[in-house]
Amino acid sequence: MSDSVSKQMNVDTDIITLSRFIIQEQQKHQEATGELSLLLNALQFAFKFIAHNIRRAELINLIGVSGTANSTGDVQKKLDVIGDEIFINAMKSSGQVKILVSEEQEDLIVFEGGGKYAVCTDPIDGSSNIDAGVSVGTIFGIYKLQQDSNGSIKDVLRPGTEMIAAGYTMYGASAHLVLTTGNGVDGFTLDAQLGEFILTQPNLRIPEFRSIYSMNEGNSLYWPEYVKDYIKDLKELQSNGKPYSARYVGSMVADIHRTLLYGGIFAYPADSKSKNGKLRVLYECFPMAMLMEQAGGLAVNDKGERILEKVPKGIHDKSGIWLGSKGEIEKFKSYIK
Ligand code: AHM
Ligand code: MG
Repeated sequence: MSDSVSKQMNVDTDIITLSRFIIQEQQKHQEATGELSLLLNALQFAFKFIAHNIRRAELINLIGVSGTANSTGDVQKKLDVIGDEIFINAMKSSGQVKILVSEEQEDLIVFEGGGKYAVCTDPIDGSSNIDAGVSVGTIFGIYKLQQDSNGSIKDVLRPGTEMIAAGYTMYGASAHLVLTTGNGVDGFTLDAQLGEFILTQPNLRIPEFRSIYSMNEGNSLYWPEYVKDYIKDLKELQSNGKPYSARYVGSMVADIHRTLLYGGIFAYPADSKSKNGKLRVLYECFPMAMLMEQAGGLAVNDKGERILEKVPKGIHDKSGIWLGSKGEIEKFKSYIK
């Protein structure tokens, strides 16, 4: 199609797919072996496959509710189990992954054969929201095995600063993949008919300020005093003559996606008694923190320490976390005693 015809028909004939993006990124690094590209390709297949199952599940559930189907007594496999299986199979068959940590698996998985990478994932985060059709997502972080390692827990019990890539795919009206390989953040949207992720948000940057906070305020009873003080102040009139707005989906991927695009602050503090947060360090806090920093934002724990510098002691460790716009995190930090 000549240029003018494609313009007249409003068809972009030169779109950047994720596969093309991955090859272009690889070509920028002469020393690249192509192994990370193969891993990213296996990941994008897992995301497409999970997206497909989530779309189907919604329909199956709806038909089930109407009473016209699903009456055979067959128990549908829960979507988090399906997501986990899809993810494990995709990583195993890629030949690039040695270690896999999944929220759904108590122990880490060590694959036979080669593979230079360790992948940490929550295959379907926010799954309690699925039946209501609310967005859920897959979160992932990638480490390269340490030098001379044959693959062990030590390859993942490392600071988040050593991750080489991280991201999430949010499954909603369509699937959105947000990815960093340590060189900024790029957003892709799945064209389900084409079966390709298309680069739709190159070089995403989070706004420096935005008067939006995103927390489960139902937990405020358990918050330390300085957190209560901070939130109380957000509800006062600000310099723009309005208090902050509250936005909370209850799916980390959806709340982080909005925070990345619009700015603001997302937090899940640890409760003051147990000192335990809810969100997991390796496959929830670290990947989201890397994305935030790469987009120009910040990510800290309840003490205001840079979360990516923390070293988890166990693969399912939890932490309190605050992430979002640089100016909003700085403001929160000024309340820490
Ligand atoms: P999950 O991994 O069991 O799905 O839990 C993580 C989810 C996050 O997506 C979300 O930010 C948080 O739990 C919501 O928790 P709460 O319902 O306590 O507000
Ligand atoms: Mg989770």
